[in-house]
Amino acid sequence: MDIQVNQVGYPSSQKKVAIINEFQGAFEIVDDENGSVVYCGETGELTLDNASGSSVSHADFSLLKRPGQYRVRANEFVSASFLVTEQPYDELQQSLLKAFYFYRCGSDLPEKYAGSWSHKACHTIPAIVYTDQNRIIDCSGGWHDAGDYGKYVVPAAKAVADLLLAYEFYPHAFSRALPIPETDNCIPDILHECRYELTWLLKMQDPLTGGVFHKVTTKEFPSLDVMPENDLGDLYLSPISATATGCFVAVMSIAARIYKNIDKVLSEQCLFAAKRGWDWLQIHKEVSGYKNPDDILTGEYGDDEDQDERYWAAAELYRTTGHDRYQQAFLLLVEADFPKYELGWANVGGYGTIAYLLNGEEKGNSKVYSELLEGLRIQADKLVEKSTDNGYLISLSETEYIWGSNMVVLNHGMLLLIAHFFHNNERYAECALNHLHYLLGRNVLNVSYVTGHGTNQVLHPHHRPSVGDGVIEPVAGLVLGGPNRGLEDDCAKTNLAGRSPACCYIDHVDSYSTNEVTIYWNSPAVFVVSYWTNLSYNELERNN
Ligand code: G3I
Ligand code: 9MR
Ligand code: ZN
Repeated sequence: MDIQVNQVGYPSSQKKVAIINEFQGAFEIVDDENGSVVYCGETGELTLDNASGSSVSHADFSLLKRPGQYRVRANEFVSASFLVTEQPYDELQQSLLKAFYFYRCGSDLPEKYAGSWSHKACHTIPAIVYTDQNRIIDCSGGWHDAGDYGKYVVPAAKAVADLLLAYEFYPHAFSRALPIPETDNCIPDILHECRYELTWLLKMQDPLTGGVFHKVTTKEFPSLDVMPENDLGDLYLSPISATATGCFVAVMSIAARIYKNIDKVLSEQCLFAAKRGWDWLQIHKEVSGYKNPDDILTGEYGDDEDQDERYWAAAELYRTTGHDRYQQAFLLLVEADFPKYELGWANVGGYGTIAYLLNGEEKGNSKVYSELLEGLRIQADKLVEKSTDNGYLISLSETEYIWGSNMVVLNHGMLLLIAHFFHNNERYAECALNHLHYLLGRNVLNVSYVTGHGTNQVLHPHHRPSVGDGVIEPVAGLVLGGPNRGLEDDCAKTNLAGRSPACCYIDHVDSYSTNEVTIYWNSPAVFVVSYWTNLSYNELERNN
């Protein structure tokens, strides 16, 4: 038996459920400060949760609204301690966003902002163009991708898009200073942080052709304890790809719009770059998917389907410029057969759909607009239905416990919140919150998958700076990949064979296929959490 809760906490006004394995019966909520029992209840019935192979019951204590620090107790077992308060996620949200600062490449991270995780500037040498090794290009800056030090355009675009969408949807969630070196209490830090990445992304566009290099990395991954400033191998710009160019065009179009009144020069640069990238895509209609050259062994981010990236690019360019030629391109691509509601790094169709919907019905084709809007509702309903049938109240099928399954969890949360925005259905928001509860400890392993947050938090992420810096605590605010039934590294193979999908996770530095961190697993977490830090404003805005 075990009792699982969101180890960070529950918003007072929302539904509150703890999950108990192999037990059904009476439970109580105990005040953690004085030991008094503040609530008594009965769990629901035991049901089998397929993904974990465990029978679970739900202990609902939604009626407990008084702020405090509590635990759930049943049958002499107690849960981790958690907070009930109006805004339990303020600190978490700041920390999830601050994580991007810790991912920065190319500048010192001084103690003033990085504390004990400070280190010197890294990867400042120019990169060699792989296909023409006499050319070198400055590609410094930006964020490292993950536990490694590569910088890859495709996942970078997802990360920036999530953050800029979070800012568009929940601006009030970003009023506090993080702080970072650029903090000026005028422009929100999230825009400063994204500008750091955008400035690097602009350097990834080939000045000769307008196509975008897929990535900039060393030839091989350095060993696990190498600090970024000591990773001194030559840097290579891998060949241009259509997927990188498509994502680049999309994210540059978003930036052109968002920075218009904030940084006019950047905004214009982004729009120019986006249009050039689009022209490259028009000349290169048939392009094979990106493959690593034989001697480049870093992450591939391969993806043979580039129509979804083109769809996203067309939608964003149309939203930003209003030029009908982009809409015409979008309307052709919408007919193609790729998923329209996915927010992954490979399947980006969801971003294109959201952009077209956010642009408004009056500026769109009314048939396509209403089909996409209805499709979003159907998708959200499916996620709610799956979550209702799931022991842990999340929408993952057993087959979705893949590398980076926590991204799937968070992307679903994000899609639900966006569906809530368009369809005003509280069940969507409630369901999204259940996905956050899973991430923060209400899962069969009773673990919080965000470093630095939760009683039973992960301590050994596959993250080179956290391994190499000699500091005991890993860098805080990082979202882990989570359970991966594919057992795609030796550590997972040795330790996790035979386990159920939701249990295929190990908090070990060597398990990169379950315990790595990435910018694009953090970014949907920022989006989802920001809804709740913006909560009182969301209600205000809806009522107005
Ligand atoms: O999509 C299929 C699914 O259809 C299938 O049923 C399932 C069965 O295993 O697999 C799914 O594919 C997985 C795919 O991720 C899904 O996105 C692959 O097995 C899995 O190998 C693949 O993993 C990717 C991994 O790189 C290896 O290529 C991760 O998504 C991706 O996040 C990860 O990215 C790495 C970078 O290369 C380097 N930097 C670190 C980063 C994170 O680990
Ligand atoms: O550290 C690398 C991690 O960032 C990648 O996601 C992963 C898969 O590409 O590879 C890791 O590097 C490992 C390499 O693939 C095999 N040798 C051990 C490396 C970890 O130290
Ligand atoms: Zn670096």
